[in-house]
Amino acid sequence: MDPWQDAMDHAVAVARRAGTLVRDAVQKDMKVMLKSSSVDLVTQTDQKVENLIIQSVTEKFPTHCFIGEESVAAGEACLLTDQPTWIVDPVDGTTNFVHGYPFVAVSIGFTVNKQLEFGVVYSCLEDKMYTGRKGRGSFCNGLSLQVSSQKDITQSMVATEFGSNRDPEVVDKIFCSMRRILCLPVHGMRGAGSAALNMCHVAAGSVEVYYETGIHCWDVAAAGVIVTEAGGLLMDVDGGPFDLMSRRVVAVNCQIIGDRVVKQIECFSPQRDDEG
Ligand code: LIP
Repeated sequence: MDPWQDAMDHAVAVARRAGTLVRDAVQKDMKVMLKSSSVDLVTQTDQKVENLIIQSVTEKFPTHCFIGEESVAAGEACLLTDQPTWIVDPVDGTTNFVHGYPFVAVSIGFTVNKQLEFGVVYSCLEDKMYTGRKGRGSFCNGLSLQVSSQKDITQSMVATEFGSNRDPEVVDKIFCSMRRILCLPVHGMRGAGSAALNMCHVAAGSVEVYYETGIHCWDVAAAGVIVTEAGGLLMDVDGGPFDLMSRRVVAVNCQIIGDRVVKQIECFSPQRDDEG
């Protein structure tokens, strides 16, 4: 008997309801607001979806804790404890959402004792429900996922993002890493505009590796389980162990490609999520 099956079923159901809200809103005029910078966008839909998820989960699991992107933006602490914790990004890919670019996801991760137990990523506009449960595999619309078996970086597709920091020194580092990786050479570089969906693409085998510095725990918690349960691994951008609060991630199909990619990455360390 899985102690968290009920919670996971609830996460899938609420992600579907949230997805309907997102799909309805994408057709309409929306008010766009700014967060950390003029390119870090937020809409009323982000806030509405987060409230829907928190309210519905609280009714069913009143003792559980939350880390939610918009709640943290509104001043709540971002501290991971041993308690069962829902880590929520109501709209991952907000810039895509604002522009009607079709990769927009509701991301719900769940930890107990600081360990990721399950993840649900619903790509609302594509109607793809990605799920991963520790020890039980990962799936997209019910079909089992498996990472690519490729071991050669020069035969690989690499995903990354520019992020929302436009400090020229940071942008230089991002371009420097991209240039090095592109010139290995690799088959191609892509970015879906959603960290969660980039990671689901690693799980599904359509890209071998995704890396980014500057993401937050709510961007990667859910998809982290989906990647590892599809046979992939998570690393830090310096090759060390993945740390959910560090704002750095490499999600990769195998150690060989991971080791090769991290050698090309210019590391930098944004303020940690738990030091905000
Ligand atoms: C976004 C990510 C995107 C990343 C941005 C941002 P949001 O999440 O999914 O890949 O480059 O920095 O974190 O803000 O749309 O939830």
